[in-house]
Amino acid sequence: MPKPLPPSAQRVQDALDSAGLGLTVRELEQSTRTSAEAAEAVGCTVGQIVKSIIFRAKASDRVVLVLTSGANRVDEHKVAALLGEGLGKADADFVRERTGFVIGGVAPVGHREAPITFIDADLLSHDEIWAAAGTPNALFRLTPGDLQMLSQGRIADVKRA
Ligand code: 5CA
Repeated sequence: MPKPLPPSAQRVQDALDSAGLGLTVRELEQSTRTSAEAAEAVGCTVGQIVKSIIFRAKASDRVVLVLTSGANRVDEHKVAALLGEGLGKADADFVRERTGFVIGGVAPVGHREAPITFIDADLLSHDEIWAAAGTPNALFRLTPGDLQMLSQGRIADVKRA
């Protein structure tokens, strides 16, 4: 019998199962808290790691999720312009309370509430990518097409030049 997943990773697996794409959460022995650690753990490039970065829409208090390549930094001004609203800081408490995930384990799916989601166009250049799966040592492999389907995100240029 495989070991049961922690609840937040199981929530991600349940969301993946509902989507019916045949994707599987993998819990690893080592930390996958950062993009570099995640890439090292699964043997891919940092650019193939999907970072799930949370912001708070200032006026509406909505949760904004930016799915960006591990090789990039998010340009908050570009995201704010796409959103048509200023962005506030999402601290660790905001992330945990609104997404149900701790920083370092925020997944693209299985959130407590549906966030407004943007996808870094650079992620589409890879055949295979890896995203966090609810804990700082759980990941799952997917395609950029899967990411679009799962997150319903808008593809955009969101990276810092
Ligand atoms: N598991 C890895 C690879 S998928 C991971 O989750 N990486 S990540 O980049 O998506 O998550 C870490 C991100 O959390 C950092 O890039 C940073 O934007 C954010 N973060 C780190 N510390 C804080 C903090 N104190 N408050 C708000 N956000 C933070």
